[in-house]
Amino acid sequence: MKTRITELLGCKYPIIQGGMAWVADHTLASAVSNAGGIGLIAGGSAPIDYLREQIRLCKAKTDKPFGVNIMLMSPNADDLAQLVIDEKVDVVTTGAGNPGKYIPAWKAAGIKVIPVIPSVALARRMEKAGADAVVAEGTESGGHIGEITTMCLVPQVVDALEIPVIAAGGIADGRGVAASFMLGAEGVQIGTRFLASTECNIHPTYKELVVKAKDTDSVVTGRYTGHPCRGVKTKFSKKLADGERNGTLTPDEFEEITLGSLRKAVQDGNVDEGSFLCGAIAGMVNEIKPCAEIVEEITAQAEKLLGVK
Ligand code: TUI
Repeated sequence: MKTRITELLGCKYPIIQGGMAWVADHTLASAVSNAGGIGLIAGGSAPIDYLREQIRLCKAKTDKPFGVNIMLMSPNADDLAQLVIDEKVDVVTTGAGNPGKYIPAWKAAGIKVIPVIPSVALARRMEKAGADAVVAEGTESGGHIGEITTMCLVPQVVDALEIPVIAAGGIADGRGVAASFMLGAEGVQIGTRFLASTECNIHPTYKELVVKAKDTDSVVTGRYTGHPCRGVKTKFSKKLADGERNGTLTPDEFEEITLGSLRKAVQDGNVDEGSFLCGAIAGMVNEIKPCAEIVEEITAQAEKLLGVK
């Protein structure tokens, strides 16, 4: 399981935790890093002072490398981009936009830069801009997604780039890791599996929805707003899907009722107004476990399948 990703990031296993907005705090990030992967703190969903504190708390809980994910649609993305430099964060991943303008300063500060991309065109641009690796994120992922499936996207990005590629979307066990490696990936990003971890500080109702979800229980809403998002099917997400399909919700009305809905899911477990974002693999996530067990199980299964141990 030694790849250019473990070498680049200085971690035991090529597993990166998804930078889940509102979800990924220092408790989750330090647990994943201590387990031998790369934990991420989600930036973009909170004020700068809170994130500075989260980074410092994470440093106190692990001497292993960890990162920050910057959601580029966030209004404080510029401040966050500076914060990761000031706090000497090891790794930055980005989502929901093009981080090109920040890359020179991050590289100059010695930060490893890994943009999340949903297409080959953007992957090429990121390589030219100096990215160290990319996360090729398939439409099976939770949250804000692109159109292309992991199976189709990953090998095409691998063929197009020289830098290493990390696969994301639909990976929750060792089979997914082994399959990603067969597609040419040198690492994986895993989000949904870590939602159902002991160290994940989301509302118990959120974990329960993920654990109880079956194969057909994720839904994509918001394509017509330009920001499609995948999450657990609930009464609320069905109302959004119906509103979008029937034209009973305008895109503006859709945006209005989903504003703040992720916070309502994560903090309040509010099933009437919350967006419980998760990937299409939630049906395979059936048990809450500590991150260390999750990482050990996934890597042991992958190593066996790949014949590397
Ligand atoms: O970013 C994600 N997943 C997310 S972000 C999020 S929070 C959110 N809040 C409100 C609205 C939307 C999201 C929840 N989940 N994944 C990485 C990702 N990046 N998926 C797709 C993209 C992406 C899309 C367009 C990356 C680059 C891009 O570039 C467009 C351009 O500017 O060229």
